[in-house]
Amino acid sequence: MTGVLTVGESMALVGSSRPEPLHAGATMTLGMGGAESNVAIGLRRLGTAATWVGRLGEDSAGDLVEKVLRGEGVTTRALRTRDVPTGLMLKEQRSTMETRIWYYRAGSAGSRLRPGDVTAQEVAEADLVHLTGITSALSASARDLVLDTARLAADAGVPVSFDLNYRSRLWDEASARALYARIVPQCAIVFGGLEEVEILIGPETDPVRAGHALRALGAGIAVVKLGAQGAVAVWDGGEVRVPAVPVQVRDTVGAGDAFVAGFLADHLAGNDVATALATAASVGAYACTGDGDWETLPTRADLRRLGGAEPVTR
Ligand code: KDG
Repeated sequence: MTGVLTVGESMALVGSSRPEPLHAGATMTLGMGGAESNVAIGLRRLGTAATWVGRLGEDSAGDLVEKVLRGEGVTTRALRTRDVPTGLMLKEQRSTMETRIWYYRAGSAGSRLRPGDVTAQEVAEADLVHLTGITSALSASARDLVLDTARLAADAGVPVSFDLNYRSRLWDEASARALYARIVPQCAIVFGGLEEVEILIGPETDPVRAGHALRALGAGIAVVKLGAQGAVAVWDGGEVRVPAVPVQVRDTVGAGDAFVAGFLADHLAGNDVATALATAASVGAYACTGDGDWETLPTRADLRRLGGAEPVTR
């Protein structure tokens, strides 16, 4: 078995190196990011095998994405696509209080993802398939790939996890709701923030009730991410809530992907839901302590430092 298989768009990421609006001529640094590949890197750092499939342009940004993923030990199948560029994301740290994300990904190589890009064999060999609402929002063909991959997983008896990951700059709530309604009943695990879950179930202020509502729609384990308020999981055997792990926050972008990686790593290791949720909260918190969407993802050894160990190692 090959661990977690995921598919999605990873982009070049141009991010502020310090809090300053772009119009003031901010100094930027180049990296890469993408929700699904962030999860794959997170899994690898925690010791779980992960495969990422995606489309990249035949350009230097594509080389960057592929090199980072391979360097992190992610099994990478990048379909290099002629005549369309790798997507780009600008991450503007406008001030210490506000970050704005700008996408330049319409018509990108990632948006050309389509059924057939993930094979029945690689799905059947996986322990779990991880999909997200972001890939579904890129284009009709990418959405069809998500649905097709979930169907291949069902045919092969491979569990699917799905992160709702709503991105208002990519699609509207009605389109997201239609997709969520199709995919959630097929999922062993569904992740979402409370506001994302509300897109599907309607207004709900109680995360435990929201989790039960996702289960009523067919999700196996429903995990509701609550940011600084922790997280809730609801499953066949019960419900559990964990608080957030207090850390000094530098950058919250990517924390949700880190959380998912933590949960999936523990779940696939055979740990119970409560343990997996606590690990998820720790991994998500750790990822907030440095800049970048995936750079600060922890190893198991890093996680032990969250307990308050001496901060300087000599
Ligand atoms: O979750 C972090 C992601 O948002 C980021 O890495 C890029 O995939 C991305 C997106 O669409 O926002």
